[in-house]
Amino acid sequence: PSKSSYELSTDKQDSYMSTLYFDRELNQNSKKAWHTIKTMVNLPVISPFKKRYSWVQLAGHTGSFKAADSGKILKRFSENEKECFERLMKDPLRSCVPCFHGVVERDGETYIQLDDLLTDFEGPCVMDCKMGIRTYLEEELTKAREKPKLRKDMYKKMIEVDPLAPTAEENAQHAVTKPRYMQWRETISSSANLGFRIEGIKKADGTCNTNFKTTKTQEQVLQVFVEFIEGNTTILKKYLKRLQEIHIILESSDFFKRHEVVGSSLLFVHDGSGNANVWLIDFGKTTLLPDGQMLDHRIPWQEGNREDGYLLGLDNLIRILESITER
Ligand code: I3P
Repeated sequence: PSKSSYELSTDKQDSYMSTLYFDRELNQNSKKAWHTIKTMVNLPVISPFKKRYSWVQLAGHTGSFKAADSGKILKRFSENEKECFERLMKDPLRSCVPCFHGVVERDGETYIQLDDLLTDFEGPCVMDCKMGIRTYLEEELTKAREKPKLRKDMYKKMIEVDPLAPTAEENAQHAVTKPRYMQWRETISSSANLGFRIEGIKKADGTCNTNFKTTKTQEQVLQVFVEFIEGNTTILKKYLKRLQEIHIILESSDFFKRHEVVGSSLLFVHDGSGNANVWLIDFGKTTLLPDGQMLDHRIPWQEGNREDGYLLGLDNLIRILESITER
């Protein structure tokens, strides 16, 4: 079995939670690899792989991942994400993302093949932080304005958290538009004020927590990190060092300058041996800007400027982790 083997208790196997990590391959008795997964939060969507795989999901879209050869994962093909990875492999950011191994076909489906980031960890603890002050694309906003699509599922998710959040019109329709939902999600969590939010955590004991939708203040986020690292200062220092390194690399990256980075996460992984690392993942909504246009990644967003606030989020993340070391 791979070093990153991990077993989930049965009751977790069918749970649908928010991004993360997961799983083991049930139909092959030898390999139990961890992989990233994106899945629809809290929705009982039937995964096409459900018969063969049992996924634990911490966020994103169901059925996006599939087990691959040891040390690799397959992620459902997206032309945009593939192109991002092709550019990333030629950029200084290459060292901060899972290595891309091209496009493969399995059972009539197309996937991109990526390194499994959890391979070198023994019982990994994983945290997914979605970066940026904005979690939807400007083009989604334009589309919703031109042709509003009413989302009953998002209305339902909204009232589950705050029954008072919908407007009278939204209550009458039992639906909200996607940008409205996404903006609301940004303001109830720390995305709007800190430029990142915690999406989910999986601990070494197998417990998953995706209940961070209203984790908003600096103090609340700090508390989650303190619990996540369980007071291990070696791990904390490694995370900080790596975030500072990522910061420097982002500043030198042509890819970063030329892309609107929306819906991308920083993935924190550590284990009991003191091994710790952070990577950038999920580029499905990362978009190349037209003709030489560049972003600052710190300037406040105004519709049309496409700023994503990524560096605001990273600055805050680093500051919060530093403040833990000073405690
Ligand atoms: C989901 C989350 C996803 C988003 C998805 C939302 O909300 O914001 O990032 O997918 O939109 O439902 P939540 O975390 O509150 O469950 P994208 O980032 O791909 O847009 P979707 O339902 O349209 O897929």
